[in-house]
Amino acid sequence: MAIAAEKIGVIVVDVQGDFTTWKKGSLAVNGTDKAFIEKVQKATETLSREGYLIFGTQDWHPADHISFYTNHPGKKTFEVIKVEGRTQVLWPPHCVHGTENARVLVDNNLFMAIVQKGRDTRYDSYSGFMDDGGAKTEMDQILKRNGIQKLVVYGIATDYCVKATAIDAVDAGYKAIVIEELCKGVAPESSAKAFKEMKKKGITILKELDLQKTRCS
Ligand code: VGL
Ligand code: ZN
Repeated sequence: MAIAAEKIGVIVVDVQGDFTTWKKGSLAVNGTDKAFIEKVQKATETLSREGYLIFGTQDWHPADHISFYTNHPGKKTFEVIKVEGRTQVLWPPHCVHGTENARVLVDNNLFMAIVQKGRDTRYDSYSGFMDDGGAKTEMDQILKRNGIQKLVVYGIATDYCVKATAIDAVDAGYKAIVIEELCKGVAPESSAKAFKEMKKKGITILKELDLQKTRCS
């Protein structure tokens, strides 16, 4: 009798216009040109064709969201403040729900589900699993419903939402693999640090998408 293969899912993190140079996003991350997004699209199609279930996250903020510097008079973009003891980076307004650049750029038909995050004005949410206030998204429930045990994670940004999502995946009991060439980070130093942190957490980092290694890691 054949041993049932481990069920593998994919989480495509925040591949949205506002994070890309391609769409002249408000929080455009270096290297997110049209060619990069097309590479992410192709890889996601390949994984889908191979039978992996594709999930996504979508940053989806109200206009008065706590993470926007514009909602903190006198503060500048990328300033770091303390909110009720939590560290909050102040970002340019981005991914405001229902705006063109909040859309997911990877073909939406490939996804089993796209989980929105950061909907609560009061809390930021880098992780696709829960926000800074500890409120869970539907992600874990949806993955469990689909019998997923292992996750391939990639997208934007390496040092924020990819890192937080991959680490929370491990904390929720999933195995995780991050594909380096399908990720782009806000800054080189914090991205290098993010890969180190993820490795330390037991996450497998693959330079590029390799179906053989993805199956066996
Ligand atoms: C992200 C900053 C603010 C991300 C989201 O997707 O990494 N970064 N909101
Ligand atoms: Zn955000």
